[in-house]
Amino acid sequence: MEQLLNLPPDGSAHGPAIDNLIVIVHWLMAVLFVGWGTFYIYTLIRFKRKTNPKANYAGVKSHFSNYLEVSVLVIEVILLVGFSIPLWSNRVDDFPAEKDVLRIHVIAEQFAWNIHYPGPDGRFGKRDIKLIDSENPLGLDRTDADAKDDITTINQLNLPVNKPVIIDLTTKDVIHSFGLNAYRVKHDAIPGMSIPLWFTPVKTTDQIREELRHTFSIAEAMKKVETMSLPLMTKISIKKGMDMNDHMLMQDITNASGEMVMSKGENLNSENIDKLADTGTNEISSRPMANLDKFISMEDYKNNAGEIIVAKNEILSEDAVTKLVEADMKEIMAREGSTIDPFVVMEAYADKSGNQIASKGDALTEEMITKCSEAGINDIVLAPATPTEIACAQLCGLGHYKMRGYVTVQTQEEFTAWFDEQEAALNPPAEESVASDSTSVQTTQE
Ligand SMILES: [Cu+2]
Repeated sequence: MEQLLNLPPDGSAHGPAIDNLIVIVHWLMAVLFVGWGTFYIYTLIRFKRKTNPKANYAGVKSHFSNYLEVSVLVIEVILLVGFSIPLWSNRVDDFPAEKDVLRIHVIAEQFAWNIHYPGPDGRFGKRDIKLIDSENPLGLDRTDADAKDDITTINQLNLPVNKPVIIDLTTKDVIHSFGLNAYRVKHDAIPGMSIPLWFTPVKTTDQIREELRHTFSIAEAMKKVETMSLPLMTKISIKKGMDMNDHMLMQDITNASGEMVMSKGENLNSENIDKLADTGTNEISSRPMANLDKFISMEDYKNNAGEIIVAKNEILSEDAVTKLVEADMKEIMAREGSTIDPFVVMEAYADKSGNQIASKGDALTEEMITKCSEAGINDIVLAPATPTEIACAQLCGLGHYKMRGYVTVQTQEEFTAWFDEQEAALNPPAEESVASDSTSVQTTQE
């Protein structure tokens, strides 16, 4: 069942218990679905009108269905009392001791995650709503003694592995939902409330990425190479009330006094056509929209002057198509792109003469795929670039999809190094500031 559900990899201590519960609930639902479905079909056949022209007023006499109902109820109570409630209570009640944890604040906003670490002193600095601006989205008061060493990041959550973390979650505007799928954490952020949640990451981001290694077939990607015909540019007459929503303008249009009315590339919907007609334009150059932006050019295409207008491996945006159409091209070689999801390569690849194509950890690009194909490499090993991330699990407004942050779970040493680096950027080491300023604030602060 677990494979069937295709759950994301799990890197937290409490994750297996949650996955276990999800699996058991699905088993119960599967049994109920098959059971009730079968019973329904049975009744349709058993009590069909042909064999039972007259209703039976006595009805069912056996108690079988009662027993069945009661046993379903008993199973549900066992699931609730035996599994869900203990798991829930462990999550919201049994918080780890303060001395063993990393405590941080997460403040959501439309559309970002602000992370606030207390710094080496372990105390969070004051935040003031009046100090909030684009530079200081938390309104952290840096003049407060506790705030001087506080680290803040946007959309970047770094955590050490194997250490419990308590996150005090809140939001500046609407309700958001803090979701770390790879760590089986999901919690709503409510304006005006600070809600603690905790978990222990037991796998680093790198370990989870290793688990997600998979083979990508270069040959398969290259099978998608095909000749595609390009749209034709035509002169058309327009008049008010026309709608050519699937066409775009292929020239700039100016009015009598030379001001731009509409520029090349704009859509010819009825509103825009009316606008053109109003300025006295009645003939324009246009072309149908190409909608090829998920395709990649497979050659360099040049204009008559020999300049490359669309390069190999370039995305066929409408702009690129316009350039090709203007150079009188009728068709081009293209293939469907493969890098819409961000991936990294998990091994190094080189061509036959030893030239590096990619090294481990590089982001997968279309160029890399083409080069691998040319070098005769059929398969490469990939993994998701961001296997662990924070996503907002609440429709919190247009732009909600942008609310994705990176989660980097690291070894304790890596985390300390990161932390020290952030700290050094915030408060440069004393020696350096002494050199530039003899009455250093840094040293008096000890
Ligand atoms: Cu949100």
